[in-house]
Amino acid sequence: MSALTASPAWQALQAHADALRGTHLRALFAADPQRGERLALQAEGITLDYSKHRITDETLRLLQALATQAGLRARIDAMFAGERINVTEHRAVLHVALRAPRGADIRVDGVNVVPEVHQVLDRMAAFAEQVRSGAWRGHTGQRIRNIVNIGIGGSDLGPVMAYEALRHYSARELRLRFVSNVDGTDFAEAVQDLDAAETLFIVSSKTFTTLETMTNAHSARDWALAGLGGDPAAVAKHFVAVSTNAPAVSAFGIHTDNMFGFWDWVGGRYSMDSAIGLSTMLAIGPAQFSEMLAGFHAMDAHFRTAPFERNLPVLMGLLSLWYADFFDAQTLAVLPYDQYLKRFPAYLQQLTMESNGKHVTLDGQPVGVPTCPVVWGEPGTNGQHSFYQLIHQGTHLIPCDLIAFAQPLNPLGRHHDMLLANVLAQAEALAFGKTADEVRAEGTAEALVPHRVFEGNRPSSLLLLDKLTPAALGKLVALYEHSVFTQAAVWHINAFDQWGVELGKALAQRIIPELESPAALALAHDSSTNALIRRVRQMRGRP
Ligand code: G6Q
Repeated sequence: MSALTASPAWQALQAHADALRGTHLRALFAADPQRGERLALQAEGITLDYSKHRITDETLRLLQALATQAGLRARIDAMFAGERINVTEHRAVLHVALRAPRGADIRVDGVNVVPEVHQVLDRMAAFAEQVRSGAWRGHTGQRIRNIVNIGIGGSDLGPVMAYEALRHYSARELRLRFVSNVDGTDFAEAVQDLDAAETLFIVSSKTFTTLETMTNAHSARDWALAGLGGDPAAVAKHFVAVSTNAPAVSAFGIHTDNMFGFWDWVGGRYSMDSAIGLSTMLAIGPAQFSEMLAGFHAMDAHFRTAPFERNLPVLMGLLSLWYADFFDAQTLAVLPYDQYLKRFPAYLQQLTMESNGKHVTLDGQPVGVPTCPVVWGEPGTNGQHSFYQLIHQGTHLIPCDLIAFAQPLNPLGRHHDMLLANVLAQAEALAFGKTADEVRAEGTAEALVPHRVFEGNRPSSLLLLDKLTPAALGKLVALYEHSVFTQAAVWHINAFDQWGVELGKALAQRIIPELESPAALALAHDSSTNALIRRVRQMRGRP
């Protein structure tokens, strides 16, 4: 038994969960005609319907007691106070400062970081205006029509997701592309129809040492110079950098005037609203980028001040933990009913799983309970014609986050009512299902009845917003960021490091020369890895 599972709040929840496990959502709704009205929370323009969760008022009370026992309030205060809560890397965690309004005061080691944040935002805005207006010209005098962001992980997923999400608001005359994979195909396909004279590369890398990004950046420089007559001076007009590493940026040949900085207190997966969002700002313009930041900030303020029972991220975080730890749910499906949010599940995969995919506590002890569920998803209604079968009738319990917007951005006949009808219908079907008697009453042959029964009792959250705007996106992302934080506080884990990505990187560095060497080298891996290296070398015509 771990310290967490032995704690009074956990024990109380465990007993409560065991008692509630056999209760169907049908019974919970039948017992309380007001449930659907009551178990809904509205804040910052987001309505969260959490009535279709396998919970009672007592569950909520106990989950909040767990958060209190875990010291969540003090953890929140510590983050906002700039304490070094990323203990394994000895860093403050202040993505909330990235969207603090001008004039706010958020300190790291006694220094208010908000003025620096706005200084960078102002430089980004000036640059974005130049590019968007056509004042910024390429080496040959042509205006920039193509923007290619080169980055990976946190320096890619946020920018791609935000560009796709806010495409409706983007300057359509600019073409944005994103290159992340070290697979040469990614770069080759991204530039195959582009003219170097009209192309601007943003090399986005906090460290400016990441293998994939630096390899792609060098290939981009070669490609650009080849298309621009080979004059190295061309780099200045076609490359900008987003990084914390000025010396490496200069060494690459990008003038630090064309570098936009951020700070070690911004984690990669929490950086889409830092200078890493330069591509987003170029696409939607500085004013709408500010609206997005204001959305983030509104959710930050809500998270910081709302009591736990009326706190959206706290509630979402605790509900996710409820199923992961008390119902053996191993995954969480995020199902946006908005085509613009098609990359949102992929973005959340990094945000949630890189943050909370941890097995030890802040003090290095085993957590003792399952931590972050596997997050996955696709936009509705496409998923309905694919994997929803398993959610409805399979043997896994899969809580779902359904996300919908009342207003369409592209009104087209009856499309939007159909889309909304589908998301509402799915939540209803998941919760209430269809009993054998109901199936029989439809005249179904007896042999088919079990196949057509929907057990129901599948929990879901429905997040309903008015319209997908830049501010709404900021609120949604901050909502999930703080939900992750809430869960990490309860598990007492560090959501802000990612040591688990290191081992594979180090091994790859060792294998690269073993693949490339013209002569066969002695291999000292396990027999499988050795054999695979030999096979690959053979297939590539090497001894
Ligand atoms: C995110 C991680 C990771 C990081 C990438 C890119 O939280 O730290 O995904 O963003 O490895 O790193 P660079 O920005 O340093 O290239």
